[in-house]
Amino acid sequence: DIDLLTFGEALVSLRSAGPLAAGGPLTPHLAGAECNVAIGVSRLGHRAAFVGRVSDDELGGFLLRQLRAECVDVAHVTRDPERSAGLMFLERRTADLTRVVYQRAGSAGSALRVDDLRAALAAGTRVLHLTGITPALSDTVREATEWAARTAARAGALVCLDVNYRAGLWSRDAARAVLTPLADHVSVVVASADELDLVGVPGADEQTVVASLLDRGVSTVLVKLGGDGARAYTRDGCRHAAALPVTAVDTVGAGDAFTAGYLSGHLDGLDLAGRLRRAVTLGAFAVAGHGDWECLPRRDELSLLDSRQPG
Ligand code: KDG
Repeated sequence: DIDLLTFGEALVSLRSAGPLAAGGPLTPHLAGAECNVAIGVSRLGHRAAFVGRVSDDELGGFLLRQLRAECVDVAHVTRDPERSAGLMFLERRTADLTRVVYQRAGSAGSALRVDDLRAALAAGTRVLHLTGITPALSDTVREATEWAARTAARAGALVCLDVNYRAGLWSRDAARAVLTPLADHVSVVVASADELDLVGVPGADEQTVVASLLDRGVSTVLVKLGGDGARAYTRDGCRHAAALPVTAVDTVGAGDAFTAGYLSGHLDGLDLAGRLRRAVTLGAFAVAGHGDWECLPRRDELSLLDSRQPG
């Protein structure tokens, strides 16, 4: 029995400590927003599963090994003998600025289709997590995303969409045209403030987008504010949670950690304040250490930041 099912593209991220153009060593890491969320939830003791297509070579083997090592169920991952692994090069340009170069067009992950998801969805899940990255990858993945959201919602799962806009993959208009209708099958929308109008009308302000999402059946809208914490909107109103004060060294993956924390709180039956506290706690762990997911806490480590009162 799976608590959280997520699907999308697992990437090989090659990290460099300085500018890529200057050369130097690259270190391979597993990346991908959906994998980050699966790992965050799994580390807290929930049963998380990832579905996707990975290349049938050493790099695909690397990705699966990393996920298995984090106790993420990969039983329904398809190995694709014809396509290669999606790559992401991540350079640290300054102490607090990283830049990303993708080589993922035509990758194994971008060939995901409805049939690859059927068995995992049929097995059932309490939560289906999806991101706005996945439907940007290809027509077949977009169809698979729409099908999965619809199917899981009908089966009674909590469906969570994290907008995660990636300008390198599609335009804001293209994203809005896909993500706005997708929200009809979603219970929880997660977005940063500048992503909100991708699930609404172009240029619409926060209150307008939130009101229309709540009208359309979304139960919770979470607006991520980085170092300023987050706002959560429900039909009962708006609640703000401050971020925990930590020294930020790497913000990549912080949004995924936030979402993982929120969904873990949901799986534990916490109230909204408790879910938000779990979300900002995981966000704080993510920014306080290097790597997308490496520094996320196990359950017995959650209390390490308890003495940090929200700033
Ligand atoms: O979310 C943090 C990174 O892992 C993520 O951005 C990589 O999935 C990724 C993407 O497509 O950009």
